[in-house]
Amino acid sequence: MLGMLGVGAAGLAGAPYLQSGWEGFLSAASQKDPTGLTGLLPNPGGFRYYSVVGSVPHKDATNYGLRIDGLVDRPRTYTLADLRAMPQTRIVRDVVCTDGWRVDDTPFAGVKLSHLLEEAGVRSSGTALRFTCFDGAYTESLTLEQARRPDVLVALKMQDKPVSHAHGGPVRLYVAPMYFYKSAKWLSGITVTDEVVPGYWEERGYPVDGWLEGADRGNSAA
Ligand SMILES: Nc1nc2c(c(=O)[nH]1)N[C@H]1C(S)=C(S)[C@@H](COP(=O)(O)O)O[C@H]1N2
Ligand SMILES: [Mo]
Repeated sequence: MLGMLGVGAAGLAGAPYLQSGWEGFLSAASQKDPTGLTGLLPNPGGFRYYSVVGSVPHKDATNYGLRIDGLVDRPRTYTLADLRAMPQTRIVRDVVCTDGWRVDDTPFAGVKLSHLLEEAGVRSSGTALRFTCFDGAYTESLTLEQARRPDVLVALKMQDKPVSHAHGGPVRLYVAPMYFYKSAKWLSGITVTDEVVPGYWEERGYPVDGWLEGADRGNSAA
């Protein structure tokens, strides 16, 4: 049953709800499981796998690169080995998707995005970040202030294992205080920009600021 509810495009059925506000979107989204089964499971417990494209190239230590550029003094491309050699931070929070599922106490680990930004030397004209992915389609955004929080990671591990291909490996973004759509999978580029450029789902109706509510947001002192 879990398999039926899991892998595949099922979770993508239906575009976000441009006509309604965020709350309307949330309630509509939580009702869009056509099987009706997720609500019956005592602990749906698992992740659903999302991709806005049908197939994504596999990348590993031999061919992965993370490019940081835009309004920075020192643009650079990091290999997987480069990222693994940097100080790693582990965070355990609840993952929450706008579709109404959540996975409690999920560890992520990787390099603080703030650390990469320091290395790059963000210019004073930079105010936001644009994230791109090697699926060739998905994009995301954060303001510089959001990106500098200590609970925002360029994640190499999820559930204490290397991030799998299905979950956006070898490297995905992890934005702990926000809905999981902000955590771009298959991360390949970070560009410092002078304004927020709305991401893939944000162009289709999601809020640009994906803050979680209350305790789920945690505090910035991760
Ligand atoms: N590249 C890419 N990143 C993405 C998505 C996507 O479709 N493509 N979906 C987002 C959404 S809506 C969610 S809920 C999570 C799902 O992550 P998972 O597939 O590891 O469960 O990834 C986010 N990041
Ligand atoms: Mo999501």
